[in-house]
Amino acid sequence: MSFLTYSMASAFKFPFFLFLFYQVFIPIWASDDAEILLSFKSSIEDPMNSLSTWSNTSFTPLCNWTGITCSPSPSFSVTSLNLQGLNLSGEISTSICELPNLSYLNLANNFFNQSIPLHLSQCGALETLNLSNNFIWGTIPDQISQFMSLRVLDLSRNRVEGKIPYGLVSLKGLQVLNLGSNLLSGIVTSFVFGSLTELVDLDLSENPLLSSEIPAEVGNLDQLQRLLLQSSGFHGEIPDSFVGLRRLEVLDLSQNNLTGGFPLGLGFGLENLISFDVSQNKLSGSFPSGICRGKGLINFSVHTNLLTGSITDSFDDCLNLERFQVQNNGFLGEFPDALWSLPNIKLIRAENNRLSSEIPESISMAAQLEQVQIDNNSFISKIPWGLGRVRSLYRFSASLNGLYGEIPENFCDSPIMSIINLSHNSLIGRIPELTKCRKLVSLSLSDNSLSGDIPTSLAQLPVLTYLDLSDNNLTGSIPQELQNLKLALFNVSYNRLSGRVPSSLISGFPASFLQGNPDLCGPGLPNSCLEERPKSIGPTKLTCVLISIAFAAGLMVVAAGFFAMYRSYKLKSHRGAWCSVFYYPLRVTEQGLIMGMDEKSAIGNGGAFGRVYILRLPGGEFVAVKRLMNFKSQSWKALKAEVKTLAKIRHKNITKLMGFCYSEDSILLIYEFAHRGSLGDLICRSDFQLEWSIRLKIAVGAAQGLAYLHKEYIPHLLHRNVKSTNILLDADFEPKITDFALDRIVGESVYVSSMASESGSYCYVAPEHGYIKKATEQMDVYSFGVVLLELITGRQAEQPEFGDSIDIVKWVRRKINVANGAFQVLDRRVSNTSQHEMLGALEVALRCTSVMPEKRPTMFEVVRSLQSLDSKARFHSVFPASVELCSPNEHSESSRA
Ligand SMILES: *[C@@H]1O[C@H](CO)[C@@H](O)[C@H](O)[C@H]1NC(C)=O
Ligand SMILES: *[C@@H]1O[C@H](CO)[C@@H](O)[C@H](O)[C@H]1NC(C)=O
Ligand SMILES: *[C@@H]1O[C@H](CO)[C@@H](O)[C@H](O)[C@H]1NC(C)=O
Ligand SMILES: *[C@@H]1O[C@H](CO)[C@@H](O)[C@H](O)[C@H]1NC(C)=O
Ligand SMILES: *[C@@H]1O[C@H](CO)[C@@H](O)[C@H](O)[C@H]1NC(C)=O
Ligand SMILES: *[C@@H]1O[C@H](CO)[C@@H](O)[C@H](O)[C@H]1NC(C)=O
Ligand SMILES: *[C@@H]1O[C@H](CO)[C@@H](O)[C@H](O)[C@H]1NC(C)=O
Ligand SMILES: *[C@@H]1O[C@H](CO)[C@@H](O)[C@H](O)[C@H]1NC(C)=O
Ligand SMILES: CC(=O)N[C@H]1CO[C@H](CO)[C@@H](O)[C@@H]1O
Repeated sequence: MSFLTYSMASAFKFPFFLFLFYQVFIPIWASDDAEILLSFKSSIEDPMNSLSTWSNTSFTPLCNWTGITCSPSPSFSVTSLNLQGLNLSGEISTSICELPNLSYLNLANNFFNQSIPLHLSQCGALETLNLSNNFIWGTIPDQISQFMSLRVLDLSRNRVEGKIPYGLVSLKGLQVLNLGSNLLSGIVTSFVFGSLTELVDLDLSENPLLSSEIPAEVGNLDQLQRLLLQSSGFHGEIPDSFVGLRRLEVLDLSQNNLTGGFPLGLGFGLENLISFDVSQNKLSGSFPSGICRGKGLINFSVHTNLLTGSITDSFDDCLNLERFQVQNNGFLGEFPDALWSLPNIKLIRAENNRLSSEIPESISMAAQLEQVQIDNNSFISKIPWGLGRVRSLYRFSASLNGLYGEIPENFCDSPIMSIINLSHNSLIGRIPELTKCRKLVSLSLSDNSLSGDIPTSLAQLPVLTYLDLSDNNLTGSIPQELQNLKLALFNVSYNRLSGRVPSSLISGFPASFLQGNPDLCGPGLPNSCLEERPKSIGPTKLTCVLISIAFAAGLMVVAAGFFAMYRSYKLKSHRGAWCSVFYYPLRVTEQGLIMGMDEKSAIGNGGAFGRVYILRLPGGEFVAVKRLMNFKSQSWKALKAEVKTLAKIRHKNITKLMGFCYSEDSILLIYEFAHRGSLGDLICRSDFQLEWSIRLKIAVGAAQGLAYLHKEYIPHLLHRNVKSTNILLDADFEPKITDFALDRIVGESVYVSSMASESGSYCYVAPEHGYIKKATEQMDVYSFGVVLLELITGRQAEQPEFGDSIDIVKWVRRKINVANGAFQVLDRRVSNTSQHEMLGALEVALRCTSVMPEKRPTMFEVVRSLQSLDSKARFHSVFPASVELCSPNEHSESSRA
């Protein structure tokens, strides 16, 4: 009986305590607001359980629930609800409007699939409603006018359709209206915007079904800072009223059907304007004179190519302008002169118009200028010396104009210059020595009247990939050194070149790239060379020869040499003391290991650092032992710490380092053993025939291993020697990368010199290795891209072709430059059903091997892209992108900014 009383009492006491807790610790208001929120939550699907804190029993105070912000004490009422990007779906319930002080509701980036939730207009205090990037559908009803208190309405990136309703005029307090990327249609009536006088931000872009003139009333919105109307079927003229948009910072009217001229006055007094884009319309006529000149005056004079200048008066117009884009229209006449020397200008695009005028020397004052594209116009100008002084310039493209005179010596002095296109002009004189633009990727000077030699210094530009010198008057021979470059395009047709063509520049390129030079000779050309000198061996060829020596004769040499070494080593090792550290229980002694390391157990021909032996331990298990010379680059203690760093890595796709031994003259690294040897060994076999799914598995696994080293493991590590022979395969073809981060064991200087002496890996080395001495993640990504190309093509990274060796990156780039070329690089031994996936992987590999390091993805992005290929559906759209990537316009994005 007493027991019963006791347990009943305790059964009551506990909930009572809880009740008390709520009463005492959570203010009264909470129960109301909490109930409202829980009722809101009950109609929402929350697959990631992001709203787990939303619970009566969680003890999290309501104001700490996910996404909730409360007003400050003492009232603690909910004012803001930010639930963006939580994969929520279901129904947006009206209950939320019972929160009397809710002013901010952001449900952007979710999966809500419904019509516009008009009932939210019952939220009396609501100022911001953000539903961007959901699946909201249906029209915007006139009742939108009920959202009286709204200041910010963002319905962008949904499937809202129909007309822009009249009801909007009631939202007089609206400051931000974003209806971009929807399916709105019809005419934008003028009265809608006339009354929204508070608007700061108006975005109707990417509504291709609209078909309307731009209402002149938009020009009366004098608070407007951003006006985005691009790609929305606007036609007619740009209203003159736009002149009144004094606060405008960003104006984008591009990709419409606008006609007529440039409104007189636009561009005067727009001192806040940062970005101006009217590209891809049908605008015509000339620019008003004096645009962007403001009140200021620029005084400059040119003395013997040295600009001495001063701004005599500050100009207040266009001072903030960074981007000016008028390309693909019908503009003619003078290009606004003042634009060339604005202090903040970064991007000028005016290609495909009929603009004329000169490029002034004062361009040197545009100290932020990054990109100029004025191709296909009527610019009649010398190339100013001032251009070479702009050290931020990344692209200068002015083909199809009337540029004349000589190319100034300094025109490629910008250290980040990547793309130069001066083709189809009237330039004369010699091609200057280009030495400073170490990042130049593409140089086109075709169809001018340039004379003299092809400068040998071009071969010193490490990432030069596209070189077009066709249709000039160039003489002399083609420099042998150009073979060192990884050229994807080399066109010297129709010049007056003579002499022997370096053989690797004949194979791999269409014959048409050499034609029109009757005095060139070489195998496969109309003329074979007369005096048969002993064949000179170019550097690429030399590596090839070295490699074949290494592969063919190497084994013999090593076998002979090793025996001698082995004996002396054995003698020494009897003397030298060994220290060993095992991180796994290995039942073996140092002596046991050393005795087992003989010619029979050795595999491969040894890399840059030492040979590998496969040993069977007394317990029956196998291990791989890598023997490094002990370079004494660090103390025993430091070495122990470094090896431990590598040994602590635990990842399925990275070979385990099980222990190491150390003596006077060697370091033995003991790795786990992989049954199938390396991927490199497989690929070079003539019967190499892995199905695609296994190749993809190998690629994904190796990528995961590298991503882990780069970003997850602490300390972050670089592999520095990614190649197919360093990817080992176990019985199930699970890949394991090995030989990682050896620089930490042998020390940087020994590492660098050993790598330099190893010939076989040349084609895994990223091109920027020529100018960046420090190893980077992007270099690993490049090397991985080469491995991926090996998997896709089934070819070794470096392979003889027409008696010449060719690097796989070059080979692939050249092949895919022609129509349907991408299909030709895929390994024929793989079934056709995998073609789409292989093309997808090819696209990834091309990005990884991009000449510009900053264009390469991270290993994590690579993992994600490769994994997405696995799910058989998405990649139909991938292929066109891969073609684009490899054309000379690889870098044609409008700006890097
Ligand atoms: C959330 O959505 C993203 C994008 O669609 C998706 O990749 C992810 O798998 C989703 N997460 C969950 C748990 O549903
Ligand atoms: C609630 O949030 C406040 C402020 O961020 C924080 O100081 C407090 O520790 C949080 N309380 C709980 C229980 O999470
Ligand atoms: C919350 O709303 C109530 C009722 O509308 C109002 O009286 C109160 O002042 C508001 N509190 C805050 C902090 O805005
Ligand atoms: C939205 O819901 C409708 C009706 O349930 C459905 O047919 C449609 O596929 C859904 N849309 C999306 C993108 O989920
Ligand atoms: C709406 O939310 C999205 C996602 O966070 C954000 O990018 C966008 O700027 C927001 N819209 C407005 C008008 O603030
Ligand atoms: C421009 O108008 C023409 C017909 O007038 C139409 O075919 C074309 O799609 C329109 N272009 C854009 C970008 O709206
Ligand atoms: C040059 O621009 C004109 C329009 O001004 C265009 O019709 C023509 O196709 C362009 N030429 C090239 C080669 O792009
Ligand atoms: C090329 O040079 C020769 C000799 O100097 C000259 O006669 C010829 O006109 C030049 N051709 C061009 C296209 O400039
Ligand atoms: C730990 C880890 O990420 N392991 C990966 C190794 O690679 C295989 C593919 O071969 C993946 O399935 C594993 O997830």
